[in-house]
Amino acid sequence: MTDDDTTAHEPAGRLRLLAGALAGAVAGFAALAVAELASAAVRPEAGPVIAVGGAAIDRTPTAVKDWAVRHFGTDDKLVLELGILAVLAVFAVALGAAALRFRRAGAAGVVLFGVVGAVAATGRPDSRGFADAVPSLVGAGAGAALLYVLAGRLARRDRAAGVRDGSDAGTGAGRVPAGDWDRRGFVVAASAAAMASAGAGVLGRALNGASGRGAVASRDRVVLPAPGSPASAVPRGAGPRIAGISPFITPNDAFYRVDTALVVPKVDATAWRLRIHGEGVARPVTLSFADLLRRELVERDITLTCVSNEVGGPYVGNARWIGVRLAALLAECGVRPPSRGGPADQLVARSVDGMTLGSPVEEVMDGRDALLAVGMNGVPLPFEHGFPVRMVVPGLYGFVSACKWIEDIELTTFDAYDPYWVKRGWARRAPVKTQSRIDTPKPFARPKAGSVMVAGVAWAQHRGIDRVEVRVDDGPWQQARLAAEDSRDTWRQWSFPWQATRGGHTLTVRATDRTGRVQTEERTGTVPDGASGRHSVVVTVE
Ligand SMILES: Nc1nc2c(c(=O)[nH]1)N[C@H]1C(S)=C(S)[C@@H](COP(=O)(O)O)O[C@H]1N2
Ligand SMILES: [Mo]
Repeated sequence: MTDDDTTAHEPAGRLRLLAGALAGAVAGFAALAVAELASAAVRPEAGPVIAVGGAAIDRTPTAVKDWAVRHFGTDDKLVLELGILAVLAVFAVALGAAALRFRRAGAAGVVLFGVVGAVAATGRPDSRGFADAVPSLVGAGAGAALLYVLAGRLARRDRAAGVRDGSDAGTGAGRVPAGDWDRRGFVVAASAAAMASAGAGVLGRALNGASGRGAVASRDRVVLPAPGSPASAVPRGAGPRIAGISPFITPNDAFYRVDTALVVPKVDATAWRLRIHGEGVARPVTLSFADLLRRELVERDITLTCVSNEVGGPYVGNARWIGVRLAALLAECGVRPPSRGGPADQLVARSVDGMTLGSPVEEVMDGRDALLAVGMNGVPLPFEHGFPVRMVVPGLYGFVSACKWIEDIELTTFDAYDPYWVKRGWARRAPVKTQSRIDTPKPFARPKAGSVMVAGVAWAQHRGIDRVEVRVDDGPWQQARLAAEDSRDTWRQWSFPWQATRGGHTLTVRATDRTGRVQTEERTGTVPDGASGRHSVVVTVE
């Protein structure tokens, strides 16, 4: 400290500015760490970053969200969280620098961010009210107080104060020369705060992680009974062995995931309940997981598709689901489909995270295998895919049918209620469009001239695929070989042995469903009811 040179204003000023920025960063870190710890006392979803991220997802214009899903895929959530943290870091540093001159205003700025987090947390569809605001507010309070204290260490002592401080033995301030700031005091306070925050953050993380342990244990204990109605054996030849083609059954860890949950809901199956109620429900019920497992279980292969899947995109998968028949359950509750005089034409499924999805009652009850699924490819549903129970309805896009972490089914009308995605510009009704995809060769592949296997999948759930054709450049449509059909609710693999000649070529595929409709050439985007058009791949044959 003896080398402090009050005449070297330039470097000292810059150092002080840097220290201010650091104070802001430490205060921001402390705010988030304390909020994390506080969220462990409320629930992980109430943490400010998750809350603001969730609010951002709820409010992102459909076109932007669609773009994000396309470009970042399932990583869109990570990108969003990192983006929020980056924005917070910039503001924290700026507030720290501002606090050098305006100490109270700097601290107030931190509180303001807490208010933003609190508003976001209480405004989420699954909010539990004021409790969700607590982590943001407590964290911001801690961050603001810390910034105020650190900014105090950064205050320049004027000559008079320096003399006064000099008489104040025992605080350490006495060693600070007049006109300078308390460097040692700042470093000590900032490092102590950073370490304490790291401790709080790590503890909060650990507690939040542990909060799902009961759910994990309940999943580990689930023993799926043998289905009373097993899936028909996959016909031989449903899944030909062609390098590069999607496997007929998509493994769980490769199954696409699309949802708005920044924190995967961890639901304890033993505490889980499903309520069925609403218009025309003569006998409302509340069911437990054990109640469901006591019913006859059916096992079916069903291909699930996301409306956000672009032509040629990855958001489609085929799994062997186990579940109970939703239509039978509804019928027991006294529900009748509109065609038999029922007053409700929309079934609104609600999840534990506040998501709402609306399905047409008519389709759910028309005899197709609409399931309340409990198992996926032989195991209880993975948490990411909706444990303990989700809906699966063949033939409908996921956003109008496949509610994960379901806890409530309400019968209503399309006129009376718009669920989550419909409020954001997506269609009320959305049957899956007939589509096909080239899995191999990959775009811009450079296969050798001669025999090249072109192969992929085609789907038109609940109608079935009858024909797939491939076209090379502007040539004629040529029939591809179709794998044996499992059911009309599953995709079909197809292959086309191509005698490839040197040069650049465009391969295009089209499917025809069992209603005779040929997959349209007309290109549309994913909004509002699913992309249409034909997938093509450009390759260079060497
Ligand atoms: N609770 C909840 N369920 C949901 C969603 C969601 O965001 N939240 N997304 C839906 C959409 S858009 C699709 S395509 C499917 C995807 O299911 P998967 O993630 O298991 O593939 O889940 C549906 N169920
Ligand atoms: Mo979706």
